[in-house]
Amino acid sequence: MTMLSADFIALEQALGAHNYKPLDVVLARGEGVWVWDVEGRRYLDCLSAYSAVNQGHCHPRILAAMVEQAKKLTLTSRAFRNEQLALFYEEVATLTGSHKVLPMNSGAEAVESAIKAVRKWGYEVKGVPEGQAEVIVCANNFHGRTITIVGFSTDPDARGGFGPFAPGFRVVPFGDAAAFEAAITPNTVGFLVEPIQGEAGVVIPPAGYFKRVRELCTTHNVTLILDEIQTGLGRTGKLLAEEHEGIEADVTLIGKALSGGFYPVSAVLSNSEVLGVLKPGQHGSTFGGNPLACAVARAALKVLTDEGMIENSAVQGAYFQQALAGLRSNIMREVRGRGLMIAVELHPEAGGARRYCEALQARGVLAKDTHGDTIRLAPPLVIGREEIDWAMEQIEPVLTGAV
Ligand code: IF1
Repeated sequence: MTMLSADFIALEQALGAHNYKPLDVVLARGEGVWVWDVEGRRYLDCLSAYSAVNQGHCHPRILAAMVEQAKKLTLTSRAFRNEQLALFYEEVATLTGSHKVLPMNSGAEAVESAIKAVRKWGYEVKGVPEGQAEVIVCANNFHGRTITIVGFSTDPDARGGFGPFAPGFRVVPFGDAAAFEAAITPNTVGFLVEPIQGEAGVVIPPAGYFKRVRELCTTHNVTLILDEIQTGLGRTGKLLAEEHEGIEADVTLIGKALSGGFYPVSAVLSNSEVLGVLKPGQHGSTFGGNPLACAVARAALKVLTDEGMIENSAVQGAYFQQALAGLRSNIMREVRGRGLMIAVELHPEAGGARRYCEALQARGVLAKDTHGDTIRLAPPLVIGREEIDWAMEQIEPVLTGAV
């Protein structure tokens, strides 16, 4: 008996925790920028699994690398070495200009690992009194869903009901260098921040903000930790979003597209001074740095760079943003973004972005609303001009009220 979307949805509703309210589309296949539902309807994916599928769905070269490695060796634990890890280290360090790499699995694990490392660095290198380390974060941040991380979230939905939380975090407004400076104390060991706040609705910092933050971190010996898990790996038209700001982080977090959507792979990128504080037995993970993850990540990075996806993100992102900004719409408040990390903010009177995402779904475009009034548009970085033109033919009537 062939199951239809409605059957899958009923089963999900009956048995699954309801921690998401997904669009009622049941996807069965993906290729490049396109996905198909169980009834065979085609959609343009404008979310890319929150930028984890930058390379496009089921990229054949990443698939081939995964199949080849999966036939040989998938997991050894780090009790033993494996032939893929050293090559992963070399390729990711060379590509990003990093000197030390800590491989993890989910983005939140990379964030947690970075917090542990900079706290320990604070005690052993900076000389902060034991147990007094402070990390500064920004309001409206999104860094993952663990208890530590939601403990410094300012989103009631993300943190409500999950206390008590870990101490040692201070919250400052994003984009305000003076507020950041005022929050620094002799016990501050790190500043954890997204170069562009994704979940907050693609919030781009004021010009010069990160230059000033970089100066302050250097002056006060505070590690600048840039969470590039969503902004990194080509999403904003550069390999790392920090390049738009002309700065370099002390610690860089990557994940999501590090595997092209095939496998959870994340990493903390830094140097010996920070990551050198982690001695044998002091940190780890069953799957961190496993040969299958490393083989997939190596292929994902290779196709990202040698298939011109980063440049394409810059070119097509500018084109997409220009087309959106050219729409004559009385419900659109602002179009903003960098590269293919784009948001369309609607006026509150429009009644919320969800209904427009549902209207887009009916026209074959899958997009996600965030924080009520904003539609996020983040297609895979392999998108072409003609596919953007097709998307605009669906988006225009929905956003100009001509539906
Ligand atoms: C969900 C949001 C995006 C991230 C940044 C760390 C992580 C994420 C900048 C943690 C993950 C995901 C989580 C996913 C939806 C999505 C998301 F809406 F939740 F906020 F992208 F904006 N840093 N973001 O964006 O990485 O542990 O998930 O691998 O929780 O619903 P993870």
